[in-house]
Amino acid sequence: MAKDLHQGLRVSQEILRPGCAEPQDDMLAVLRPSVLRISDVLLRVAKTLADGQECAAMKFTLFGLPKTGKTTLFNLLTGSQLETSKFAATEKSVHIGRCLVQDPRVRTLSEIFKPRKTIFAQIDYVDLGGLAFGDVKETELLPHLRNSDGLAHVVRAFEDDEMPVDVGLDPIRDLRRMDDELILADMVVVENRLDRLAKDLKKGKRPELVKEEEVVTRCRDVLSGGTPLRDVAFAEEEMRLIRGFMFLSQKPLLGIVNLGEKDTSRLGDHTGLFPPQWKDSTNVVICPVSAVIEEAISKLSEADAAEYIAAYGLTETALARLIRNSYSLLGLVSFFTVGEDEVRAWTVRKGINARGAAGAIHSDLERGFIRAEVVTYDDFMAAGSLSACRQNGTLRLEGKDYPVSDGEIIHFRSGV
Ligand SMILES: Nc1nc2c(ncn2[C@@H]2O[C@H](COP(=O)(O)OP(=O)(O)OP(=O)(O)O)[C@@H](O)[C@H]2O)c(=O)[nH]1
Ligand SMILES: [Mg+2]
Repeated sequence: MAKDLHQGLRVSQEILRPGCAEPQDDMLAVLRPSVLRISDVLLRVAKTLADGQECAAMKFTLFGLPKTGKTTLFNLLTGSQLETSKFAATEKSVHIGRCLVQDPRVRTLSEIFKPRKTIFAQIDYVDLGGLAFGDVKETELLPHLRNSDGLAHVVRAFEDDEMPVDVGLDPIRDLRRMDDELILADMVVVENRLDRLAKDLKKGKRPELVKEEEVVTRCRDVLSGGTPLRDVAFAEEEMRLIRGFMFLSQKPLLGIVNLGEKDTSRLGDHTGLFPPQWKDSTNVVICPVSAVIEEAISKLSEADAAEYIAAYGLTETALARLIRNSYSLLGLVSFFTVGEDEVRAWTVRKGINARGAAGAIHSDLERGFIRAEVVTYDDFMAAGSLSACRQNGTLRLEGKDYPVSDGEIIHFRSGV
């Protein structure tokens, strides 16, 4: 137990390191459930403290009912080769893997600069064993859901006679029901916290606790009306008070609908797969895929794959779209640095200023920030070279408050 606890503390120390708001590897997976609960509390504290910092790789967790194709997709996303099976799993597995965001712009820049190294942005995906309805609020996998930046709910829409579904295939029903599960799990947290706050407030009305009670009560009212917290706009001050709870229903949600091979006409159009209740939600994206078709595409040459997806009227694979959606749902954008040594995509939060973006590369660059030389990817491609951009005025000098946009090529000038 002491050894496990030590590991739990190590995980928390890891996230407290500057520049990293998540554990770097699968340390969580090696902890026992009892220690995970302790770590969960530590992680909450760490998350709150780490607020505002950029992190190395964001994490999306694939979860859902058993046998929906989670591990099949995980393998494709992360290049893993885990076993998939039609038989019920006996234990609740957890796998963590890294996915390179194969941004075509990075490839093109790499072809132009021919650098020694090309580095793509990354997202981590976690694959959880199947959960039944009713399980979410008490599963031992809960910490993995909570510690995730975004959730990817995989629902089954493919027929398979060897894996019959008693209640019939209905992706919209499943998306909604699992959302209710997330709401229920958050309700448990909120009720517990309100009980605790009531006791503490009896001892003294500390202003911080009074404010917390207000916002947590608001959360309870929203949740008890069946609305996920992702649909609520919280003020920054309120977010500071509740961020540490890592509410499941507040996380961006990717609804991955795993279609049957005969149903691929729906690959390019998700309208018929969108639960009507979610129409006003900005933090949800429905992503139709067919895991078996993606598996087939992954074995083709690039040219054959392009022909194959064009036959479905698409311009990119469903997998590429899924990764792109994960990235944008997390509110992330990429800027690029280019040169003979390295072409690299850097991940930052949308809206970050130039000085903060410099900090994503190195804290020295942030401290000594003088100016950023910025050109958009499209302007660079139109001009053909950085010197041409300098001449035609598309390469601009920007100050520390300049808001960085997706796809900008930036060179930072620093005095340190
Ligand atoms: N026909 C068809 N079969 C699929 C598809 N996706 C997955 N499968 C099959 O469904 C079975 C289960 O797939 P997994 O990827 O192991 O499913 P899972 O959701 O990880 O299962 P658990 O982890 O046990 O919950 C495997 O036999 C897959 O080959 C699909 O798109 N179409
Ligand atoms: Mg699995």
